[in-house]
Amino acid sequence: MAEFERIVILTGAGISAESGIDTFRAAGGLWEQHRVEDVATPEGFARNPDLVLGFYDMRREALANVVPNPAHTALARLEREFRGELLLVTQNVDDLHERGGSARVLHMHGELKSALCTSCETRSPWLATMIDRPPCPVCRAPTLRPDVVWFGEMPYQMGRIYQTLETCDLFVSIGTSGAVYPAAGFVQEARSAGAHCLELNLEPSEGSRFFHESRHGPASAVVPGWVE
Ligand code: BV8
Repeated sequence: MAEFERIVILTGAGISAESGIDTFRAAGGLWEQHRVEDVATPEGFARNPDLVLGFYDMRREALANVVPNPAHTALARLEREFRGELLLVTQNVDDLHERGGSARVLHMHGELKSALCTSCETRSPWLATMIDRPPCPVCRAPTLRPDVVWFGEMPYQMGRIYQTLETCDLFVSIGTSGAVYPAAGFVQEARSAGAHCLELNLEPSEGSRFFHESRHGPASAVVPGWVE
């Protein structure tokens, strides 16, 4: 790692799979039980808010039953020991990176443990359920929604992410299928900026051809092996 000075790491559902959180596209994954259009779009929320609030309440409650795996703790160790600049961007809305010891995590798709008020547009930490329409802690209106980025919505902090991709010298993608944009396009941004691009995934992803190097296997083995 000493040969690099500015690292960007992108993680996806695959890094949390061994902690027991379903990935989106594996057989029986999250989307298999629900159509994306029904639970992860603004239109789906407008059509059936109870279905969507219940879907996210269930996923938020499930956080209590899972723990970080060695991939999460290896990235936290890297954050502590790496002397250069490190940006960890996750597509995941779980809190396993933080519970694994990472202090600086950029949740580009939001977080299960955060609520967004559609009236005053403030985001606030959230652990309770939303199905019973609790009041916004700021404006008191009963208009909270999950603070997650749905399809058709702009992911968070894209300017900061692109700026960092343009200057990084190592881009590492961990546990993502490369199926969803703009995250799936980050490797091409990094590659055109001259970064070395490494993919750590269970199997080749849809973007594998853009990486200089791929290591395949479960994240809890491949990520600590790379961080060492
Ligand atoms: C936007 C939050 C514009 C919610 C999520 C046509 C072409 C290109 C793009 C589009 C298109 N049509 C529409 C679009 C845009 C769309 C998109 O990309 N659609 C796809 C389906 C084609 N994107 C959007 O809408 C994005 N917004 O474009 O905005 C805009 C512009 C201006 C103004 C306003 C708006 C927003 C997308 C974000 C959606 N939200 N999540 C929630 O979590 O409920 S997406 C969700 O799926 C995840 O967050 C993640 O980002 C994404 C992909 O999932 P992965 O993390 O990759 O998981 P997956 O199951 O797919 O893969 C797991 C991988 O892990 C696999 O490769 C597997 O092999 C591996 N694995 C499994 N086990 C292990 C493992 N690896 C290691 N170890 C293991 N043990």
